[in-house]
This record gives sequence, C-alpha cells and structure tokens, in this order.
Amino acid sequence: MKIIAITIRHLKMKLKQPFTTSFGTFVHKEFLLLEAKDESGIVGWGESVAFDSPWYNEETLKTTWHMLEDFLIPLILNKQISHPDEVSKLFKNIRKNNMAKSTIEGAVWDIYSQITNQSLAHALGGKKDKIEVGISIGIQKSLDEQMSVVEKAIQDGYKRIKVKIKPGWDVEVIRELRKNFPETPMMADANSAYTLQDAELLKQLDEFNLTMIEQPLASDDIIDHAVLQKQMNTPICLDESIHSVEDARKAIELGSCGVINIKIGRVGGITEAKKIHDLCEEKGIPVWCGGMLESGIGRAHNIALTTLSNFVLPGDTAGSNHYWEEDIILPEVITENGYITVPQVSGIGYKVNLEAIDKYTMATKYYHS
Ligand code: OSB
Ligand code: MG
Repeated sequence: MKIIAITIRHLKMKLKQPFTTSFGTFVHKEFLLLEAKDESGIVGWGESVAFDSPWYNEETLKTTWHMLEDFLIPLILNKQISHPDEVSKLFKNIRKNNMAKSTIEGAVWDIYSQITNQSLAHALGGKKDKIEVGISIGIQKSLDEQMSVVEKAIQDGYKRIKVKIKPGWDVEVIRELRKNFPETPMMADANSAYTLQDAELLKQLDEFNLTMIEQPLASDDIIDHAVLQKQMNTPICLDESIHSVEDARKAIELGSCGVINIKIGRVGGITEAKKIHDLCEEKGIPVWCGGMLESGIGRAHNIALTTLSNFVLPGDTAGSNHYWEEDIILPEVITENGYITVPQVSGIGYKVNLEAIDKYTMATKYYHS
C-alpha cells in the first residue's frame, strides 16, 4: 500500500460525566482523528490519545499535530509499505512522541486489514470472539457518591472495578468499598501521585485483596516501584512508566511490577504493543488493555488488541454509552454483562459516522503529496 493523502481533524466531545484523576478533571475530550487514504482509495482511521494538557504524559494535542505535520506525515506519504510493522521503521529517527506515531500506525493497520480482507483482531493474531470488560471510575465528590457509582457499575456487569486514588483519598475509600463490595474484583490507580516516602500508607492497601495497584509512583520510574513491590503483596501494575518493549523487559527484570497495562498510544502503536504482549506472555506477566477516554475509533483498536491471548485481565474498554451521548462509530460499542463481542467484519470492525464527526470537528487539515 501507499498512503497518498491524510486528513487530520480536531474534535471536541463532551463526556457524559466529568472524570477526575489524581492529576485533574476531564469535562470534555479534545483529540485528533487521522484519516489516511491509500492509492486504491481505501481509507483507514487512527485516533490520537494525547490530551489537550500534558497531565498524563508530555504529549498534547498540539504537540502531536506538530509532529504529524512537520515530521511523520512527510516520512510516510507515498512510501511503499507492505506491512504495518514497517511504519515504526520509517519513524525510527524520530525520538519518543509515541502518541503521534501511533495515530498514523493505527490508520495503516486499519487499511492493511481491509486490503487483506480480515478483521483487525484477526490481522493481529487475536483469537477471542468476545472480550472481558472492566471499568475505570473517577474520584467522586463524596464517599457516598463513590459507593453509589461503584454499585451501579457492578450492577451493569463490569468484570472489574478500578477506582482512582490520590493522597487524602485512598485507604479509607478502599476500606469502605471493600466493606460494601467484599467479592468484587477491584483495583486502584494512583496515576503517579505517591513517592516511596508513602510506602507505609500504600502497604495498608494489602489488607483489601486488590487485584493490583496501578502506577503508584513517578511516571518515569521503574526503580522505586521495584523497591515498593518487594514490600507489598498486592501486585503493582505499571502504566505511565512503560513506553516500549525495552522498558517492559527492564521493569520485569527489576521486579518493578507483576502486571502491565498496555496502551497503544503510550507505546507508539499496535506493533510495539504486540511486542510487549508477547514478551509478557513469555515471562508470565499478565497484561490488560488500558483506556484514554477514547472515542469509538480508538476503542475499536483497543478491542482488537485485547483479543490476543495474554490479555487475561479485563481492560478499561467500557462501552460507548459509558462515555458519550453519541459516539462517532456505527454500531456503537456495546458492553453486555461485562463482555464486548468482537466484530468480525474487515478493518476496525465499525463504520465511521462522518455526520457525527462533522458535528464535533473544530478544525480540519488535508495533506497530500
Ligand atoms: O491512568 O488509565 C489511566 C483516563 C485518562 C488518563 C489516564 C487513565 C485514564 C483511565 C480511564 O483510567 C480509562 C478509560 O475508561 O478510558
Ligand atoms: Mg492508569
């Protein structure tokens, strides 16, 4: 295939409910969509998971647009590509900027699976026809509200509940949740809000039989996490700290984690995500697919990735209606009793709803050779 034209759109969609983490609150989701067209007219879609502020990592909507426009798009336009694995090779002299790279690579995987007439899941080597789904619940205004939001999610059938914690909103919240929901698979995500000086506090979480604690320490750390993991029984799951299969290898060797959350954008694309998956499988480290409050397009890529065999824990891939009044794909992603049925049609498996996209688009730019 040869990519001959690319359209970038800047979308803004309102979340059904604000989402609060240790680093801030999301009310809207602003993000880039990338539409790539090959020489035979086949169109593929990618979604950038970079947020408008550099809270989660250093990339933003504007840095990803800059990287795409000034470096990545010129490197890919009109290049002959026989497999999506070649995209990261074209980009090999550009350091980091993983979310920007992943945006194009996702569209190329979409085109590749359409050309080869298979679902993205099948193209990746995935075997599952349905996947287990968990839910990530933001920090609420009061303990009572936190209990009722979690209760509703359990009633909706989600297979695992993740709650966000931060200093001052941690042990007591988890204690109360456990008292009310003793059997539910539950975990906590700190988004890097603690340091090793908080080890005594974090160790108190061992009491509550959590499936894991996600990214308690600094977003660039794997050393202190290894120290903490030796002191805690609860497995540590790394999210922010893992950007590549090399990072994963080092973290596993150091004993920094017992689980890895794989996010396609954070690691620079599906090809790298698959490499991390394969390494973790070999090393006996279970993985799951994280979420970045994606629209249906990013969500479709996440669902396909989750069909790989070592995605043995439910992911943060809740259905469209958890996030949006209206999603930008058809049909929307539906969660039923904690499962999503994996689409079998070729490509990402969902039709892109251009009418809806137009409604949320704030800016568009077209690139061609
Ligand atoms: O750390 O996994 C995270 C949302 C925004 C930024 C970081 C994270 C999250 C989530 C939500 O936990 C996952 C989702 O439902 O998409
Ligand atoms: Mg996380």
